[in-house]
Amino acid sequence: MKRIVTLQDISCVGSCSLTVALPVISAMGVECGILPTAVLSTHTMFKNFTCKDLSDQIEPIADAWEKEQIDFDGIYTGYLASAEQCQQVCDFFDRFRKEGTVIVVDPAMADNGKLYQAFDTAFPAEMARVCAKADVIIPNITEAALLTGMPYKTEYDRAYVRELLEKLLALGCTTAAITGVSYESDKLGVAALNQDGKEFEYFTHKCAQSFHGTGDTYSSVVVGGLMRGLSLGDSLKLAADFVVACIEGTMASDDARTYAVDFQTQIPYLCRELENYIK
Ligand code: PXL
Repeated sequence: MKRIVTLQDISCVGSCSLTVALPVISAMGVECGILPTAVLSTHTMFKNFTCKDLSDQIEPIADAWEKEQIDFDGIYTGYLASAEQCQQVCDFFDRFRKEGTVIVVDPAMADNGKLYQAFDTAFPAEMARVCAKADVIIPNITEAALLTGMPYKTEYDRAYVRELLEKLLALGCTTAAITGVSYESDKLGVAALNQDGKEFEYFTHKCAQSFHGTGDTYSSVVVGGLMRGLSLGDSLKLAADFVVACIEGTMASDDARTYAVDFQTQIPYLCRELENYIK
């Protein structure tokens, strides 16, 4: 069994970050180690939330792992609590990257044209340094624009997305995959480009609603897929189909207190689909 470690926060309520990554990656048959970067009462879309930064734990935990010769086939980062943590994560990559380690960075910091409330305008430049070290980065359009200094657009064509992808690759990562890309009003998907110029696109129908936590769900499935030996294209496709299933399941549920996408009910679908790819 492959083992990864994911560095992101624990939001105690409201499925996102570690409460998504752990169950999703585990369900995909991959051991999911965690390095919590902060503990929050909820994600930051709530009006009231607490946040305990765990930056001072990252180095001692890494030291202990190194002494125990614990290693990882993959390293996956999501929401980071501060600019300082971006540097700590870069150092962690340098320590734990070995031959064949896959580094996936989801620069979870913004959506719908806006940075999440915990971050200031200097943060994207720090996150860009984390992205530079990755094999695969998975920003949404807002994050791609912030990372590259490009304008954020809601109406755009393939040339805009291609420029975003090229500028993301110029940061230094091997592959960039932008989520939430839409060229037709009823379709939404992912567009990717790697340093060899290989392009990939995949679109599904556009769901009528959006929910919090879909980005974390998406990236977790990509990590799980890569670890189970799927190509990047198949991993991006599986993740898109799973997120659509999760959104549709959430829309169909009558629970009025939906803090985030209900990925839990769709885990059996994910496992079935994964097996179809592996067969
Ligand atoms: O889903 C991304 C995310 C992760 N963690 C925290 C967040 C968010 C998005 O708002 O606030 C704490």
